[in-house]
Amino acid sequence: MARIQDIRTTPVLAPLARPLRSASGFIEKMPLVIIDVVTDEGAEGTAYAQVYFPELLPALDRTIAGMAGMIAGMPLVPRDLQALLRRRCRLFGLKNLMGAALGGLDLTLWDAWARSLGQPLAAAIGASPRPHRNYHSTGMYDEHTVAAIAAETLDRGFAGLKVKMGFSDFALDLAVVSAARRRLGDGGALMIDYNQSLDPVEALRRCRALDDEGLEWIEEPVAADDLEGCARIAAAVKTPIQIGESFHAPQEMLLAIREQAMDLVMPDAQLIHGVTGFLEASALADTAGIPMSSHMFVEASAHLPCATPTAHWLEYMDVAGLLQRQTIVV
Ligand code: SMN
Ligand code: MG
Repeated sequence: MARIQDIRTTPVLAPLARPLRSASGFIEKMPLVIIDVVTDEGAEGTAYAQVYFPELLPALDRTIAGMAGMIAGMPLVPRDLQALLRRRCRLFGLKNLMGAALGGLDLTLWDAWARSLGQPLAAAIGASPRPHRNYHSTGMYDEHTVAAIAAETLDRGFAGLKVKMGFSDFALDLAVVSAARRRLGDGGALMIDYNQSLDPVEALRRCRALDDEGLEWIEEPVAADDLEGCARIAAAVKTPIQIGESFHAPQEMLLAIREQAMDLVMPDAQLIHGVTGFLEASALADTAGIPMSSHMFVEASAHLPCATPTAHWLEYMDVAGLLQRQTIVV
């Protein structure tokens, strides 16, 4: 059995095709920690972890490096390594940076595992690689920019478009939805994402006002930990309510299911604790009969829905695509 020989971390600020604005602010470049693992038999794996704030990139990098030290020299068995790290870190918890570190490491270990088998990740987890309906995920822009992005979305063959919302003036939200819908026509689904920006009263008001727009879903209308508030909105409107990117571990998804907080789920491959956590979340969604989509991490998320019985949409937001690993020619 191959053993982990080295795990290297490289913090980077990944260029984006356009600055990503959400109700919480702008992300000019995406702070990522590239994680590379090498085994004593030469197997290699690469993935990344992300944090939205460049100021916290050094902390994420050091957290991953520290956690990597806990599994140095261990056999490359991703499920065993996840179990070890969950036990080892229980005292401190596995949320936020700790959860991102665990998720990023798990994604990297499964990548090395699949490569050591000479298989795509989907096959290495026992599923059959197949295409998935995907949507173009973008940010919070004015109606003219969104109309242009909608045209680009159709030109690039996406089946849907997600735009971020949460302007202080709701009329601007409505203008963006109308502009996107006009440009998409019947050519694509339209999702909107409030990124937890509304208080429960305003969220209910806006979701009711948007309820006849034929939206595929309304995402994170209220704070991610306000499950009760989200459940009230989901019960009050016919438009599906979507949450999940902020689940820190499968256990939080189970709590949300019990609270009937949402109609749809979309766990984040990192914060749900990597491939291992995503497969646990897939089982929860299947048991609860909830359609499950991905959140970012397009590289792994292109494979994981193959093992998700209730697979719904694949989010396409390629934050690492403009990174170039130049081989230095000497
Ligand atoms: C999102 C938030 C922050 C950065 C990128 C994307 C968003 C999503 O919540 O669902 O894509
Ligand atoms: Mg979102």
